[in-house]
Amino acid sequence: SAWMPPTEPMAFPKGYTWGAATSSFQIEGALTADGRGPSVWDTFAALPGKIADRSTGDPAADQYHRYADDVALMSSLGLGAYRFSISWSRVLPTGAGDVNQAGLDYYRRLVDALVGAGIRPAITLFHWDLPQALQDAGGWATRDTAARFADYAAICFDALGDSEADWLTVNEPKTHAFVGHWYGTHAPGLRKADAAAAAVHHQLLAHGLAVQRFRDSGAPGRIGAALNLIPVIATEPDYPEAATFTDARENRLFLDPVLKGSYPDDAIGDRPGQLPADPAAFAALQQPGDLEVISAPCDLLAIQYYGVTGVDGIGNTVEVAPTSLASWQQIDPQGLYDLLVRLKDEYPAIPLIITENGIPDPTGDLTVDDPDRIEFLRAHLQQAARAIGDGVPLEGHYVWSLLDNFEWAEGYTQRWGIVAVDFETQERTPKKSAGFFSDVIAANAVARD
Ligand code: GBH
Repeated sequence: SAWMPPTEPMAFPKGYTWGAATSSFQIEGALTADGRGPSVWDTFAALPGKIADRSTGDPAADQYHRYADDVALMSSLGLGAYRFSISWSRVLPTGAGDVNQAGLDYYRRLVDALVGAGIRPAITLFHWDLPQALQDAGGWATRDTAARFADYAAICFDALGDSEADWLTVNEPKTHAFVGHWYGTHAPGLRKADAAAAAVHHQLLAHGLAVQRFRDSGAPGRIGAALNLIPVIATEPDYPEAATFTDARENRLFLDPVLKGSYPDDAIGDRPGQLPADPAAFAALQQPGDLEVISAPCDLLAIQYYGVTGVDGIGNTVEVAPTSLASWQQIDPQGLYDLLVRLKDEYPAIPLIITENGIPDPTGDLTVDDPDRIEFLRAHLQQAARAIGDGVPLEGHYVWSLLDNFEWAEGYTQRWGIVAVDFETQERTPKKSAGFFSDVIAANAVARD
């Protein structure tokens, strides 16, 4: 039976981090400004039939030109933290070689504005917008990309690492590997499970190498990976294997190497629910010492939580919870509690933060009246507070997203912001959920209703 929130407001620990998240390609626009090079998403969005409304990342929410106003908006909402990502191809237009100082300077201005406003930066180094030149050289299917990432990360730590920040190495390596390299509906649009498996290993290697470079840099602050995790519910309890394999593929394939230094042996293969790549080829990618690198001690684990999935006896997805305009999303606040407790129980003690959590508005129309999002956030915050009460070391919660933005293959047809963006005028208007979130922040507590 469903857990019921207490009648009294549920308080969060002192110093709890309250934030909102975005990513570079989804909000910046200005795709050719100041020497930025193209990324795989520039290329992919230009192909016919890939983006629902035939849109591109230009101008998106134009944050490249409007960051100062956006920081003021964050202040007015009371946000304590802002998670954004760096566009690798602004800093290194071809992914390697000479630094494009004008591109790097943009992030310096943004960090300075945030720090000046008392807002802690949470900086993602890779949120899927790989420089196109690196894709042309083989992308994440090749090992060299991990080394290029480490060099890029070190440049960012040197240039921007002087103030306290949280650094996220790779955003949802699973989504980039699977949706980009196996399903082919995200950039770079490949449809090869073996490429997806290689992209898993090389992104995780990139994560570990970046953690090492972060320690070498002596930068203050913390570092970790941002993993999207999803409770898998077996809908045919007599035939649970497919759900177990799906859990391996969706969750343990990423958690185990980062936190335990080993890959699970049941995530890849030709059984229902597995990533259908060649296990021997995957093993052959791994060089001695790789798993030590990948499991380099982190300061935090960043979790992105959108809901659960049901899996039947032969590996089909089953709807077990209400969906949203995003048909893949099955909303289950209690699943967040279950996930947090599982992480506490099954993985070594590591501080946790939720770096994404949200829903799209029910239609793609511009609106500021978003009761569904308020109920979604309220219910998830209650489950987070409940988990903290049960000993989970959860330290913060970021809403996805600060702004309506370019929702990848869905273009501008899904609005995920707590702040509405009119894409004609770029006018920002906080939705009612922004007011709700502000009130939670001010109280450092979530009420029952
Ligand atoms: C996050 O991913 C992203 O980090 C963020 O950029 C994005 O805007 C936000 O969520 C909202 O989508 O190919 O149909 O099987 C969320 C997790 C995991 C959702 C992969 C889509 C694949 C859907 N994503 N999933 S499908």
